[in-house]
Amino acid sequence: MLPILLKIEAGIAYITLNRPDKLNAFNREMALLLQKTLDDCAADESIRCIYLTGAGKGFCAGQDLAEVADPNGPGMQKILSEHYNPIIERIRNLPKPVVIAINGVAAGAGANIAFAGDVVVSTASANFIQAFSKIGLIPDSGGSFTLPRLIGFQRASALMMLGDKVAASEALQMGMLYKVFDENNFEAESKKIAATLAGMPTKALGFIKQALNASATNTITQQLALEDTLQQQAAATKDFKEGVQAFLEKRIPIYQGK
Ligand code: LHQ
Repeated sequence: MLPILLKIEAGIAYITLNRPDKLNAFNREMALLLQKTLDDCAADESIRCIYLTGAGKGFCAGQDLAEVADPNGPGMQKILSEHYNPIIERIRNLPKPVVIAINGVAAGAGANIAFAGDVVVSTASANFIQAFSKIGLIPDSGGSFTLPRLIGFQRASALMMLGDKVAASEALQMGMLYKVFDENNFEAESKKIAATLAGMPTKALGFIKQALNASATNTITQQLALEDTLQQQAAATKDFKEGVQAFLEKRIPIYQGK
């Protein structure tokens, strides 16, 4: 059984974390295959949106702790540099939207990978745990960067230290998520978001990501200059031409992601 499943349909790459009996906890094989799958999605021009979810009842329980304890395992010095950091870099630098559809518990690196997404939604029964401190670790997979920016310093600090379990409704209120859907609508509604994004001007969405990534550290002056550069690039796309043309002709635009 492959630990990562990929299905491509109508411009969307559906990626599923697939170790359901371990709540999709990451081992090396799964981390490396996710990296390769994200690379394939980046290279394939027909893919205009990535949709990442988990198989079974959990989204992802973070690092497989049995692998950490295994003397033949990859070892602590490789886990961040070869597993999680490259995953986060890929999600943030992929010039296409990544929808994260959190179908159940998201703990440790599993939660922080989720927060790296561009549109992050969950089912109402999901919950979120910064599980690291409970086993004597610090938040990784970008969590110490992302979480305070999403929910504010104080809440991030408390959650990272206490490792409290946060229900989806509370996570939504805090700003960890974009939307929460009830169990019955979750799959359809989250896939609808992916379908919308896959029909949008892909290059502009990639530039939006680039601008948001840089905004975390830029000054306003640097950010204005970057907006100028990226806007020139967006204005040079076929999709921009189509967007303006469709508006003037009072019709729905047909974007090609070019
Ligand atoms: C698991 C796991 C798991 C293995 C559930 N591993 N089997 C970076 C640097 C280097 C090293 C370490 O890690 C990191 C990054 C990190 O992610 S650190 C944080 C690692 N994750 C955790 O500490 C979370 C551990 N899991 C849990 O606390 C619970 O499983 C949660 C709260 C996520 C879910 O609880 P339940 O819904 O009660 O499920 P469960 O505990 O019964 O789990 C179901 C099965 O999944 C079970 O296996 P079994 O064979 O007994 O049915 C668990 O052992 C297995 N599982 N998480 N991380």
